[in-house]
Amino acid sequence: MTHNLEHGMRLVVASHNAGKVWEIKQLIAPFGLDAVSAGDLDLPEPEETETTFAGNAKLKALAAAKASGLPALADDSGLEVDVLGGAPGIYSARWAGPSKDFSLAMTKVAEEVSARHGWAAPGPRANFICRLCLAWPDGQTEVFEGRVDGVLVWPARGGNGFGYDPMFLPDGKGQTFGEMEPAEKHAMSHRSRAFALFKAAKLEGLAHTADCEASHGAGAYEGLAAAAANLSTQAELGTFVANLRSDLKTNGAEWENADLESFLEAVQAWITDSRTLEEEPRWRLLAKALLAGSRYE
Ligand code: ITT
Repeated sequence: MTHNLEHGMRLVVASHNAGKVWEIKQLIAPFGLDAVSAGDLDLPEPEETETTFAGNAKLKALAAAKASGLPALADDSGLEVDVLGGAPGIYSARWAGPSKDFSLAMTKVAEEVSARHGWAAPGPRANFICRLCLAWPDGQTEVFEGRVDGVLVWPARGGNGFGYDPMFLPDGKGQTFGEMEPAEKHAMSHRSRAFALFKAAKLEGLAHTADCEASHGAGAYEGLAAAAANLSTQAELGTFVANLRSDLKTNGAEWENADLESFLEAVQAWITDSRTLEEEPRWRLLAKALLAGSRYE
């Protein structure tokens, strides 16, 4: 007998990628599950030693379930490019190096494609893939799969999303994942397709609550924090600043520093207090400083 999820249950989102955690929390929010991330619980990040997406998804979910005593949901995902023999594949995160700079990773993919194939229209075939694993502290696991096909474009386009989104154009669409509004990406992504199978198998009995309205307000800051923690490109910083401005308009009451003087004071304090983060992509550092300006005390 497989275990079942129940309303109000606490579920660990076993990922240390802020962009993924935010997307998964958004997907789970309407089902009355209390989602906490591995980072919220200070769980260590396990080394991904398996050779398949499913193997790594299980490894991450089991590590979090055993360490926390809670059911855990992990995602192992990546970009596969046909002319690169499926690379970067399970190494998608590692192509971005220790600083997780996806502007470097995308450039590396573009260079490899140039060397082996070139960029003639309609562009090289590629797909995103996701394996979602639900694991329980007793070792039980279930894996769900999602995939989305398309082509790569270069130069990359758009400042939404994360990772390789700006260079992926899904079949039948005129915008890359980086150009789409988040809701449009969520409606068709590899992650939401895997999530749909997870939902059919594990969340069917759980009422779809209206709490998602409320969670969207609270989610606005989390969404900004996820973007600031992940962004790598100049275009992503531009989108981030636009979203920060609209957060000031709609959630200004939550800002500690809503006037320019105190905002700049907080930016300055954050820069002074932060340890040196030279290895971070500079656009990300700037985003973090601006976000700190809004709420840093
Ligand atoms: P966790 O293992 O902690 O979850 P990670 O970023 O290391 O975080 P993976 O090992 O699964 O995750 O690496 C997947 C990488 O594939 C991820 O870092 C992205 O660069 C890329 N990727 C996955 N889903 C993506 C998406 O929806 N859009 C853009 N890039 C994506």
